[in-house]
Amino acid sequence: MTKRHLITSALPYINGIKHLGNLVGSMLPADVYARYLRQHGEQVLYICGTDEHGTPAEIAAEAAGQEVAAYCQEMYATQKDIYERFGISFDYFGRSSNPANHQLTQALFLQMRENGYIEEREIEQYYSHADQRFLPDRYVEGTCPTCGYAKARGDQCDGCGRLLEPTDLVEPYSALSGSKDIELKATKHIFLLLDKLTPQLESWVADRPEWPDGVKGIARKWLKEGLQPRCITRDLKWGVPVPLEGFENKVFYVWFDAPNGYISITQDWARATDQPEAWKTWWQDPDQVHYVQFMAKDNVPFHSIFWPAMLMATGQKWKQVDYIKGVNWLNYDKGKFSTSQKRGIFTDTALDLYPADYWRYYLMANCPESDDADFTFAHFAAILNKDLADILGNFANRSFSLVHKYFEGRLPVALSGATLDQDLLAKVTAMVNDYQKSLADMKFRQACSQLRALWVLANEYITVQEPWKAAKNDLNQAAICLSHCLYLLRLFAILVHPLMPTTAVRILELLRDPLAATVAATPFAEGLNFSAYSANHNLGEPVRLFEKIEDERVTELTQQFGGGQ
Ligand code: B3M
Ligand code: ZN
Repeated sequence: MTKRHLITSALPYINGIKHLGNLVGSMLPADVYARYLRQHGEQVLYICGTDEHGTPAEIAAEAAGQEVAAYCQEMYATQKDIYERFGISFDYFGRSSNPANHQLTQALFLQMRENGYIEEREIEQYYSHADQRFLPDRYVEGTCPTCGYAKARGDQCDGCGRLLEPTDLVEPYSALSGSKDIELKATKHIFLLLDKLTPQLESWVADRPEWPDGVKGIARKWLKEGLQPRCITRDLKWGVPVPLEGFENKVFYVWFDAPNGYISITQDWARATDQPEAWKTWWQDPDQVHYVQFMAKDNVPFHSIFWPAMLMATGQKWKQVDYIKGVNWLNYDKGKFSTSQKRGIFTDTALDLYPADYWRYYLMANCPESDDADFTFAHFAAILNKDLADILGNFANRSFSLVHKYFEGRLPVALSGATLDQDLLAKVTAMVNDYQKSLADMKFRQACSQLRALWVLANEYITVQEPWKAAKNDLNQAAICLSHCLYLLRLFAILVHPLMPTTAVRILELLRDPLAATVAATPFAEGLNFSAYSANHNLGEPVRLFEKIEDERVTELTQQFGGGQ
């Protein structure tokens, strides 16, 4: 029996609309994989949601002049809508701030405490007299001791990327008020004793040789450097309260509650779909589920070490991740995408510019899987113009136009026996199998290039057969060729569904194929059925599937979005 597939993508922070770099690193590849599996009849649950706690949420709400709760509510709706328009097929898109996550996080914490993995410790932390509060790491700013960047944060320097402690900063000040009147004072915090879990984690990671090298490397590096007890509380109001006396002004650290969101959002999904116990079959039945997580590489330590450690510390039998698909950075014109500097393309703007499928295809064809990738509008235009407009679009257009010109817009001839081109079908079948294998292995770049190779093959086929010439002296030969072309288009529609769900439906509608309604559940093998249509099957009018992007437009967009610097 095949297992059930649990899929999660890193929960996007609530602190603003995400850019394309976020999408390509988590939700989009997860969606392609989920769609691929569902098409093949696998049982899939794809869970995601917004990550709503921590200082980033407080800072963003403050900047927007809103209460944190109201800000999160609004930004949740905004993000959810954008992902829907991108065609991301979550089974449920929830929120880490929901009551279920508060309850679960507190319950897990108490279990870890029972089992001896939690310790209260007194530490020195900056207290701001002007703000009358302790300052969490991010609320302390100062000069970076390494690179001299003047606005380094207490957790990390944006100048050189180094991870920092607030006490590393030179001339520290409160980021809240700007006040320099801050001093180190003793305060009580809670620590998760990660070090005690080291042997367990080491053998757990060693048991997962199939993880991608990059991911294994990150996990092993963390282990090699030695796990330290980690502080899991922060001086904030917004977050999951600590269920212990003496911690009324503190909440759990955002990374302590966010991953639990995968489980609690599944609980919300179960309630919303009227099967309140159903979440357990995904999270408490480890052997029956295959669990894959998608994320950008900076999130890997938390998913390969920190969260597994938390779940181990509970002593309960939670489903742990089987495979982590870590994705590298997508850069914008040789620099970083940056939310604060408004550099790059944001997901809402992207959809105003071009249909979701253009982005989906481009991003997956250039998915930064083994290395970082660089986005420029020139590259975007080059890929779309070539792959989608000149190759796939052109093939569709040629085929439809010729069928209308010579065969009144009907399937020219039903293929069977001697008329079916066995060579072509054998070649195509082998290529479809390779493509399918790449998707199953989550090698998205490779999958896209295999798909493109199929479109190229189809163009070559029609070029060599020259049905426009044949139509003048051997109508039957033209009929056979063009019927093959229509079936190739039908195949392509089914194959592109995981990458370009809207395009899949559009092609099937042009073909007047009833699969338009069910392509999301149609396995690739059905596309290899070259006898699906009855004789005289009627087709729609030819249309252009994709619009080209002209050079002038590329220049305009590059200027408008601050690239080329
Ligand atoms: N929100 C970081 C990010 O969006 C973080 C992921 C949480 S996954 C539990 O990159
Ligand atoms: Zn620095």
